[in-house]
Amino acid sequence: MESSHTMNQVEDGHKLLADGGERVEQLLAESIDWSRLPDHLAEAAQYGVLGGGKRLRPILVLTCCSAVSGREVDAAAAATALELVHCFSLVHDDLPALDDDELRRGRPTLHVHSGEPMAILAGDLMLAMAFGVIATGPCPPNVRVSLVEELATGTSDMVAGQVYDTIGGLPVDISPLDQVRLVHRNKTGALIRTACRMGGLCGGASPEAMAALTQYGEAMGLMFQIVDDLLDITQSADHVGKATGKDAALGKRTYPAVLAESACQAEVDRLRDKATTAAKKLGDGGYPLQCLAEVMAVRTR
Ligand code: GRG
Repeated sequence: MESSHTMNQVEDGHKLLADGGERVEQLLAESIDWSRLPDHLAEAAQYGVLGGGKRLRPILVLTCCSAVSGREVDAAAAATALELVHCFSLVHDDLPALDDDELRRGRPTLHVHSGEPMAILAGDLMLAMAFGVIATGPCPPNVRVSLVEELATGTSDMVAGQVYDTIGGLPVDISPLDQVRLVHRNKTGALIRTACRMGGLCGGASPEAMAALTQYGEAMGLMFQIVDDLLDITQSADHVGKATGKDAALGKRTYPAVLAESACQAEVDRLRDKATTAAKKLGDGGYPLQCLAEVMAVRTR
């Protein structure tokens, strides 16, 4: 049974997600210059970026910045950029050439809405805009360079993970479980780790704090994808707002494909504890990060 302490953290985590989600929605709508784009491109890009999603990654950027006593205003551009990259990855991931999905965030995917050529190009645009947003953001030039480097690394690692997941090329001399870990650490974990490190950079984190944020981001990233794997086999598409039950049908490398469900859950618990231990190293400022780890461990969508 969950302790009341943990239940409070889950409740506080839900509130952080709700408030942070609204804030991020506002940032995405107001801080991106959509006006320079042709109308149909702006419409497609806004469809792919606005109006949906948990906004976990930008919330992590903002929360990690404040965990090291930074100001939200210094992390806003980095949070926007990170979500733009995430949205680009979802749009391209859904394309017929990759996952071929028709439902995302509870509505038709962008290629269903705007056609495949526009979805490809709108995704490309989001990626380019992300780096533009950082370049023109409020951080000092040296921090902006570090943010660009961090985001480029996270994005390249994510693409490598997607290649492992869809095309193959995984090392054959490691166990099936280590193969799954390698896919997940890259495909999903890299951008979540990057979110935490970008928040730390914006907030001027000390090397010790940056190490704690990195440990937190790595544990959260892997945990997030294991929970996602479990939701794929336990939840309906209506509930999660995207296709479910496809992983097993496609023979994908997932946690439930190599471990019993109870062992997957034990791994989620272990990673949540690891994230919590890392967040505690940040003192009181790490409390919101503990709450986010608790809520992400028990999410159902
Ligand atoms: C084509 C150059 C090129 C790159 C594309 C497609 C791709 C690279 C990477 C895909 C990465 C990917 C989609 C990983 C899955 C991660 C995942 C579980 C996404 C869903 O995240 P949520 O649940 O989504 O946070 P919301 O909708 O809440 O934002």
